[in-house]
Amino acid sequence: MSTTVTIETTPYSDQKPGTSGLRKKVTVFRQPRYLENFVQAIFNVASELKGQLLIVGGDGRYYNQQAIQVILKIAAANGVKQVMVGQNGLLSTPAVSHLIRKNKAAGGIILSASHNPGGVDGDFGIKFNISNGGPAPTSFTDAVFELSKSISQYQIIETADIPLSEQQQVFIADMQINIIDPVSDYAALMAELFDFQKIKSMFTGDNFTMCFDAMHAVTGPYAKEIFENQLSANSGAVINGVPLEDFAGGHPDPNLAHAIELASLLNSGLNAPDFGAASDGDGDRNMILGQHFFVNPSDSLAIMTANAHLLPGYKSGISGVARSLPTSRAVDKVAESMGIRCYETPTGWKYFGNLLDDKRITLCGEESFGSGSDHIREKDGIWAVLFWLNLIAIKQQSVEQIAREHWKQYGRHYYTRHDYEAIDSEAAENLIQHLREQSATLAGKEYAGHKITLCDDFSYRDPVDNSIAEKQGIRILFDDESRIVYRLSGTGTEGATLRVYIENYVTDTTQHTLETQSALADLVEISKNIAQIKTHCNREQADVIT
Ligand code: VG1
Ligand code: CO
Repeated sequence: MSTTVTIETTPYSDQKPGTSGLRKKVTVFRQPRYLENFVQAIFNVASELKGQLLIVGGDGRYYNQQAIQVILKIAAANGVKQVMVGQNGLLSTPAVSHLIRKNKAAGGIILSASHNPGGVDGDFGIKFNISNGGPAPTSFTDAVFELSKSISQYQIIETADIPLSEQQQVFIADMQINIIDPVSDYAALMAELFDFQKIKSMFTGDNFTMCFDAMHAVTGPYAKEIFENQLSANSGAVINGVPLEDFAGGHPDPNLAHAIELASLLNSGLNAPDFGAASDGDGDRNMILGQHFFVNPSDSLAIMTANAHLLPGYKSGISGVARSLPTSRAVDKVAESMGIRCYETPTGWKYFGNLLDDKRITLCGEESFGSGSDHIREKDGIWAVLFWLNLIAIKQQSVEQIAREHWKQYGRHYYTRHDYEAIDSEAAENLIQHLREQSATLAGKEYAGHKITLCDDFSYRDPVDNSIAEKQGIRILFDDESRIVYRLSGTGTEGATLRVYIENYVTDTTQHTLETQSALADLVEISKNIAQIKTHCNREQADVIT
């Protein structure tokens, strides 16, 4: 018989969730009672889980399955009625969001550190999503953190581990556990939003080829089912399609710095596929490529907004859009010409939830390779790929033609992000503090012909619940519509990461073919000068440029 036991515990002081849940090294998570404490704190705050359904799954990284066993036993001891778990513990972040909404679950727990490396010495993470399917708001994560600092006991049912490899129904005490196919419900939702028949005809009739890089992470099974089986894409369309615990030692981050195999394939001569895409560890990010062509994620959001009405799932038009602060203002130009609202939110998907629930927006996105819509409450990698495939099938144009036409109509926002990684935390705080102090006096100053019109530390009032988020990033606006934003990452596990976001707006079409870094070279220098990056961080160059 399995019985509930109460285990005495001592708290940890460092369980503060960041931009997207709690992320730490696996070695930190494997400390005694570390995971148990945090999970119990979630159940204490999310009292609505009692007697209700919970969705559980993760991106397949090392420690995923062990963590799920602990979560199931603590859930049963805390009175959860039913749990749905993906087979082998796998569920992409968007699939969890969809399952919560479809099954009216009270919440979901996602095990992932997204694009961070995995494996025994890699990163792990845990994130709670609420009943709308979206990441828990800051009020929730703050409450979990507070509790975690004083937690003295947790409840658990001591019982044998549940086999997760078969789709079946099992019980821990009275709690029913359904081990489900991770892919089918999600794939069905995609088929509702997009014209699968049209995309399929493109693959079977037009000689059109694609390559999707799952980066050894969770989207492999989703991509194979959707692109290869249902849409009849060319064989081998999905590469690195088997989820591995250490992502084969790589960084499952879909950008040109990390999806190198895919990028070189798209840049290879005549045999290059027409379309390339990649997703991250937990399947919520996307990168879109054409032959010899990279679609900046901020542009992708703008292009989606301008064209959504052409696609079946969005044919009645879109109510509004939102982008995070550092995302380029390309989508603002589209919203303006369409006469719809464009919201600017802090970084992180949780800030889009209220706007989507309140039907103020239909589409939203972030510069960090994330885009999504009101179909769920997370960003969605495969969804973005299908959006582009459907658009290409309708327009019968290449990725590059679609982007260039867009720039012609709305102007081009050259955009780059420079990340200075693993810098000293105190130095990073000082740099931001220094910028804050200068902000009042920067307006009016001129740097290499760019005159500053506004400098502030971004704060956001949620128009739905009036909650306020302050100190979300230093933004510097120039009179020629160029802009620099500085903020510190909230997802890293080593020191601090300074992110510098740089953009420049160009309407002259003869200037639309420049290489991005050279187009932005003067602003990059200005970004280093204003923040005195070398003085504070002792770095000449960014570590990762996307
Ligand atoms: C980063 C991105 C942010 C994104 C977050 C989670 O956060 O910049 O846009 O929402 O990761 O994405 P930060 O605080 O490190 O800049 V994911 O794919 O890790 O769930
Ligand atoms: Co992710």
